[in-house]
Amino acid sequence: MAGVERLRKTRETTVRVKLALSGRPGEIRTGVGFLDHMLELLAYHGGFGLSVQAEGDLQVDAHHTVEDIGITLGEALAEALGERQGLARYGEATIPMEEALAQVVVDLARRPFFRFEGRFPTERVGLFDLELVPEFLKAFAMHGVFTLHARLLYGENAHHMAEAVFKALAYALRRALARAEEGPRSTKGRL
Ligand SMILES: [Mn+2]
Repeated sequence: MAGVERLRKTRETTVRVKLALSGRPGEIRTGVGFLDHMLELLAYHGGFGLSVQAEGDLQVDAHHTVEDIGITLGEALAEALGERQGLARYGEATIPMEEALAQVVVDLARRPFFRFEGRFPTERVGLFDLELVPEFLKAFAMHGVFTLHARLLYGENAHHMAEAVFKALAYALRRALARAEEGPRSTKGRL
């Protein structure tokens, strides 16, 4: 599987990402258990070859680590997308996880934008701060250079709600990455 590899080192974190747009999930070890779970779902349902290793300043909290993984994964995606020719471009998915429902819509043209709507019913799942879910998605979209809208439509269990968001992201991306019938889907003639 052809893929791209990104290494990002700062004083706060070291993040290594390997990404293939189509492949099998690899090893994901970020030091943040809940994020590992979400990234495994993203890779599995998106059909991505993804491995992530991170060492971050978790003694502070998970913020830097989660954000820097979003940045590095975004950079890897942007590189893997290359010229973005011949992609379906738009992708949408509305995915349930039991009582929870989330919708994600993406546009892979080079328009970095992020919007998150909805609220989790709790601040945390286990040790994981749920405000880091939109932080991760924002970093991913800005550095992946694409438009990402994510909505929590409803739900009662925050774990289910987060899971629905990451699965919806996986299917939305998978659909946007499908080959377009002919050429780039833009009247500009390029994405
Ligand atoms: Mn779960």
